[in-house]
Amino acid sequence: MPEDVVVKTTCARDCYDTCGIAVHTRDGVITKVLGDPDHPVSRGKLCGKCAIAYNGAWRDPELRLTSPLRRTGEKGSGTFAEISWDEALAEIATRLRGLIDRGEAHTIVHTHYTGTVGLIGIAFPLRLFARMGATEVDPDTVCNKAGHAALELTFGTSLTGFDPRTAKDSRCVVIWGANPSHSAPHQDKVFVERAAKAGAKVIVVDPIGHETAAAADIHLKLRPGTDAALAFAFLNVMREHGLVDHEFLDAHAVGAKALYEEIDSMPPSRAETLCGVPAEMIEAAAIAYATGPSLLWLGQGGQRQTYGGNVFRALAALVAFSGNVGKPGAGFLYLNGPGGRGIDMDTVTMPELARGKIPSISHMDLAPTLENPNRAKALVTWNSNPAASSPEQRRLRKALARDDLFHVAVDLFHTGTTAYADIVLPAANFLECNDLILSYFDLTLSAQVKAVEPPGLALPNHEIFRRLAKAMGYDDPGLFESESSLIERLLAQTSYPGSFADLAKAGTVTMFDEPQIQFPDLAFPTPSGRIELANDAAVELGLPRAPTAHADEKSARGFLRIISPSSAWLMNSSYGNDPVIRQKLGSPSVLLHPADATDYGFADGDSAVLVNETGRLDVSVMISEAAQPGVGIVYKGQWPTTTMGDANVNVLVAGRKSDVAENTTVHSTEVRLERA
Ligand SMILES: Nc1nc2c(c(=O)[nH]1)N[C@H]1C(S)=C(S)[C@@H](COP(=O)(O)OP(=O)(O)OC[C@H]3O[C@@H](n4cnc5c(=O)[nH]c(N)nc54)[C@H](O)[C@@H]3O)O[C@H]1N2
Ligand SMILES: Nc1nc2c(c(=O)[nH]1)N[C@H]1C(S)=C(S)[C@@H](COP(=O)(O)OP(=O)(O)OC[C@H]3O[C@@H](n4cnc5c(=O)[nH]c(N)nc54)[C@H](O)[C@@H]3O)O[C@H]1N2
Ligand code: SF4
Ligand SMILES: [Mo]
Repeated sequence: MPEDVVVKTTCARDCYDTCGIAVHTRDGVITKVLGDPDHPVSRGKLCGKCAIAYNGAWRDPELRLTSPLRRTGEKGSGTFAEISWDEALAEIATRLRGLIDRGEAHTIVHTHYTGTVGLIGIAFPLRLFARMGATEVDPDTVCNKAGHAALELTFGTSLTGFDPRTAKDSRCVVIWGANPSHSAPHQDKVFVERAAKAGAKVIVVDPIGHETAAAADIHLKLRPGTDAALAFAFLNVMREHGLVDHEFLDAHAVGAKALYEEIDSMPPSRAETLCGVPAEMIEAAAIAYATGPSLLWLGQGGQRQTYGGNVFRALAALVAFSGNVGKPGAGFLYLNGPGGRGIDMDTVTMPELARGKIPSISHMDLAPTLENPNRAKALVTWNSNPAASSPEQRRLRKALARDDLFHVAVDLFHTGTTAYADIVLPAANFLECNDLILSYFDLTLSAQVKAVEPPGLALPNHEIFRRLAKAMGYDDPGLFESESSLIERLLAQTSYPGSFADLAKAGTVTMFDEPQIQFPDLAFPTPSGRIELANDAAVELGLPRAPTAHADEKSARGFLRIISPSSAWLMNSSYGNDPVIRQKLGSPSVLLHPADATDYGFADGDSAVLVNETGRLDVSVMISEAAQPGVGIVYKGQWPTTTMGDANVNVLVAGRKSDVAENTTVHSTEVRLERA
C-alpha cells in the first residue's frame, strides 16, 4: 500500500483560531483533512463544522465548480452551460471595458469579503478593481466597521490588540459581545482556560446564554443594545469604590471630564432597570475588572447595533478609567491587524493603481444601488455570498434578477448568489494554492500550502484576476505579480527569518518569543498621543463629543428583538450546502425563552412566522433558556435556497445604518412573532 503524503497547512476561514491542518493525500487526491497536532491552539483538532465540510462538500467533485459557466436559463434559476476560460474572460472583458471606456467605471460594483483570508487570495484582486475604478462595497460594513471607527476615534487604531498569551498575568478576563464557544471554539478552550488556570475571573457580557457564558464566573445577561448604559454603570462603580486610576487617566487620556455627568447618572440600580442585570452583579463585575490586571475582548455583537459606535466608545472608557493597558495581563482586543507583525496590506492591494479615489458604498446600500440601473450596470461578487449574508435579502435578490445587470460570480460552489450570475467562474480553495495567513487573535504567522491541484479548470482568486487584467488589455506590471514574489516580499516585511518553504514546514510560528505588552510606552496614534475619550473628530463623524449612557428600549409586547449570531455549524453562509451539516441544522428555527413561549402560547416544534416591514421568515420554535424574554435567536448563514420560504434571517434585516461608519445594525432587528 502506498503511504499518504501529509501536507501541513492552515485553515483560511474568517475565524479567531487559524487552526493548523494536516492534509493527507494519495496519488494527488485528498484522502482526509485532519488537525495538525503541532499547532499551538488547535493541537490536532479542527472544529466540528470544518472537520465535516473539509471532508464533505469541499472534497465533493459533484458540488465544486470545475468550469467557467454561462447562464442559460432565467436569473436565479441556476441553469448554466460550461464555457472555456477564454470565452468567459473575453465576454467579461468586453462588457467591463465598454463601461470603462464610456466613463462609467463606477457603475461596476463589486462585493468581496472573507471566503478565503489568505493575504493574497483576499486582497490581490483589489488591484484590478482599483485600476478599473470600480465601486467597492465596503466589506467591513456588514461586519465590524462601527467598532473599528469608534476604537480609531479613541485609541487611534482598532488593530493593535492584546497578546492573548498575556492572560497568564491577568486577574480578570471580560468577554463582551463575543461567543467564542461558536466563533472561536479552540480559543474558548486555550485562551479562556489559560486565563482561568492563572486564577483570572471570567466575565461574559452577552444577551444570550451561550456555552462560554454558561461556563463563566459571572454572566451579565443584558438586554441587547444597552451596553453603553452598563459600561457607564461600571464607571460609576469604579468612582464609588475609589477604583479609578487617576494617575493613568491624567497622564494618558483626554476628555474624561466630559463623561462624569453621565457616569454619576448611572448607578448600578438604574442600570439594573435599563439593562435587566442585577445591580450586585454589575458591581461585582466592575470591581473585578477595575482591580485587574484585566483583559477586555471586544466581540462584534455589541457594535452591530443602532448605537454601536457609542457602545464601543463607552467600552473604550473602561480601559482608560481603570488603566487596564500597557502592562502585563492588561489590554483590550478587537482584532490584531497585520501591521503589528510588520505587514503592510497596501503591498498586496496597491491602492496606487487607482486613477482617483476608489468609490465605495456600504453593504446597507447594496440593494438600493443594485436596483438602480444608473448606479449599477455590472456586478462582480467574489469571496462573498451577499444573497445569503447581506441585509435586505428580498430586495437584494429582486435586484440581482435585473436582466440588464451584467453579473460575474466567483466561488467554489453554486450559491444563492451565483444562481443570478451571467458568468460563473470556478475558484480554487485554500487547499489548492499557496498563501500567507495572519491570525487576528494570536500574533502568529502561518503558511497556507498547496496540497493538491484544483479540480477541473478552477483557479486561485489571484490567477483569475491576473487573467482578467490581461484580457482587459491592461499592462501595469502590478496586475501580474506572481504569488511567490508577493509571498517573499510580504515575508521580508516581517521579522520571520526563514523562507516560505521553512514556514511551510513549521505551519505556524509565533512572531515574538515573549508575550507582548499592548501599547508598552502608552503612546497612542491619536492626534493628542493620548486616549481620546471626547473629541471633535467624533462630532465630525456625526457622533456626540463623548459617549453617552444610552440604552435601547425594551421591545414592546408582541415584538421580539432578533439576534442572529454565528452558528456552530456554519462559517457565515459557508457549509450551508454540506449534506451532513444541513442535516444537523434541520429546518430554520427561532430560539424562544420559556417565558415568551408560555406568554405567546408556543410549544417546542410549533411553526411560527417572524414578520416585519422588511420581510417574513417561516421558522419552527425551539424553547431555550439561552434566549431571554423579548429576545429570540436565529443563527445566521443557513442557505435561502434550501430552507422554507426561500429565505434566511437576512430577509428580516433592514439596511438601517449604525450611528457611525454606515455599519450593519443586524442585532437591532425587531419582528412580530405570529402563528404560521
Ligand atoms: N444575520 C446576520 N447576517 C450576517 C452576520 C450576522 O451576524 N447576522 N454576520 C456578517 C458577517 S460578520 C460577515 S463577515 C458576513 C460574511 O458574509 P460573506 O463574506 O458573504 O461570507 P459567506 O457567506 O461565507 O460567503 C463566502 C463565500 O466565499 C466562497 N469562498 C470560499 N473560499 C473562496 C475562495 O478561495 N475564492 C472565492 N472566490 N470564493 C471563496 C464560499 O464558498 C462562500 O460562498 O456576513 C454577515 N451577515
Ligand atoms: N462558527 C462560526 N464561527 C465564526 C463565524 C461563523 O459564522 N460561524 N463567523 C466569523 C466572523 S465573520 C466573525 S466577524 C466572527 C464574529 O465572532 P464574535 O465576535 O464572537 O461574534 P458572533 O459570533 O456574531 O457573536 C456575537 C455575540 O454578540 C452577542 N450580542 C448581540 N447583541 C448584543 C448586544 O447588544 N450586546 C452584547 N454585549 N452582545 C450582543 C450575541 O448574543 C453573540 O453571542 O466570528 C467568526 N467565526
Ligand atoms: S473555522 Fe476556525 S475553528 Fe474551524 S478549523 Fe477553521 S480555524 Fe479552526
Ligand atoms: Mo465577520
